[in-house]
Amino acid sequence: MPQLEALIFDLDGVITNTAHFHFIAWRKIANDLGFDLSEADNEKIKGLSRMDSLIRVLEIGGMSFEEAKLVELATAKNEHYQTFIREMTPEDILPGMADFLEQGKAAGLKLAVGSSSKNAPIILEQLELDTFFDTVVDGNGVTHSKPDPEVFVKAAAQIGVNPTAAIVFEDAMSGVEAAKAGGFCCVGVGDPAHLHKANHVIPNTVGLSLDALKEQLNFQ
Ligand code: B16
Ligand code: MG
Repeated sequence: MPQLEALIFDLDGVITNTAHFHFIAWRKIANDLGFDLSEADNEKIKGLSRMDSLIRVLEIGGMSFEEAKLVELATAKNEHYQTFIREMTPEDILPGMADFLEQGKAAGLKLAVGSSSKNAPIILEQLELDTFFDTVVDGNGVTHSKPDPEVFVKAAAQIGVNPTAAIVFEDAMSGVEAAKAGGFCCVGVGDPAHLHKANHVIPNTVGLSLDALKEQLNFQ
């Protein structure tokens, strides 16, 4: 049985529900261009980088634009999205997550964030978690975004832990694929229909127990 040494958390949709703000902001871009986005469409773009998300959104609307217009649309989406995240407080940490983070810390585990978001530093500051983690790797520090494993591999390297000794928590299909491609054990947070590639899926973060998870996933 391997020894558990680290927990690596996706940010949007796992520590806090910014996933919903992303959806509202992308939907506004789509609506302004004359089409709509459904929750099902949103599942396919969750976890992707800003530009990869925009390209998927435009595909849904059957549209494509040149680079300058893409940058303009991505900037407009981000400005709208930032109006929501600037209002966030520690109350926006998902239920059960603050307690679970403390369980991890009390057990002496390394704790890291692996997020595609370039807004991760602002969000962590709003949640008053900016100094909590041993390392944060976000969209500002990677070349390849999820489903590429780079973000998680880099986080594990920065805390000096082998992927086989860590659990990654993810709410997005692309993020589960990234974790698995990096050789991590992955807990999906959300609907098993989207997250079936994870080692284990939990519906939400309520009542998360480190001891129960270790037993479920065969960690010491
Ligand atoms: P930004 P995560 C991801 O964060 C979101 O899930 C994804 O929907 C978003 O497009 C991406 O960050 C980029 O975000 O526009 O803020 O750079 O889930 O990997 O923490
Ligand atoms: Mg996420």
